[in-house]
Amino acid sequence: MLRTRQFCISIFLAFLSPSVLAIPIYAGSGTDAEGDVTDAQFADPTLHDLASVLVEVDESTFFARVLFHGNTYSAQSEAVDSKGYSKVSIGLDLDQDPDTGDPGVDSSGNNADFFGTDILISLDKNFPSIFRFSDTGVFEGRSFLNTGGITELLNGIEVSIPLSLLDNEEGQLNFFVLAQQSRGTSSSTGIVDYMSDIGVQAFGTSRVTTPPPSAVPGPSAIALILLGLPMVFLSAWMKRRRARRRDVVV
Ligand SMILES: [Ca+2]
Ligand SMILES: [Ca+2]
Repeated sequence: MLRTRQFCISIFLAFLSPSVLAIPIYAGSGTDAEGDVTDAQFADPTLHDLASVLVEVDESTFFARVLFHGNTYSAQSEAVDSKGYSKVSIGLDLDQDPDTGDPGVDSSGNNADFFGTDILISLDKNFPSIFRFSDTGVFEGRSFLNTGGITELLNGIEVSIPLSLLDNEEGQLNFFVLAQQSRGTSSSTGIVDYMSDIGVQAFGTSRVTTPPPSAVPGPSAIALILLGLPMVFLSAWMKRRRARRRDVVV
């Protein structure tokens, strides 16, 4: 009878576990207007005009692609240091809670009503980095990114980061993008374009996949579960009954 009970339990768990262990996959995107580069602060006003962002998260990797309007992306790989190049920063609100992390999307606290920056990804060829902030907004440290995960495009830049560097985030998060002009050293101009704009709700990811077919119990699996449950309870009851009988005999 014990073997029967173990068999019933194993069948029950076999059909139940896939729905618990299904792999979540998230994605989100956003766009930004053309010709809205502002407050250039010595940057070239004809450059660094953000156009769109795509974020995707699978079971192991965070991916982002940031594109610029027209020919306004100044490639890092081709830049003359004295001229500088487009510097991209991606802020993540991992818990989608504006009350945790560094308030807002910049040092002025813009969009603090919508956004609390938990992680800031800085894509700068000299020092690609991840900056971390505590729940109370305290700067917690900086880790450098492997440049092998960064790819420059004709009109933008892509980055892939292991989730282990993003606190193993499961993928449901909010995000924003900033553009600056690097001065070719460790410094850069002020922010020249925001995506989303100041005063506009941040972009967010949502789940884009459904659990794999095996994760959804079909009619036969449901029948087995319905059959297995009573058998589990029946075998347990019979075991207790036999034990009571042995106690009486002793
Ligand atoms: Ca723009
Ligand atoms: Ca937050």
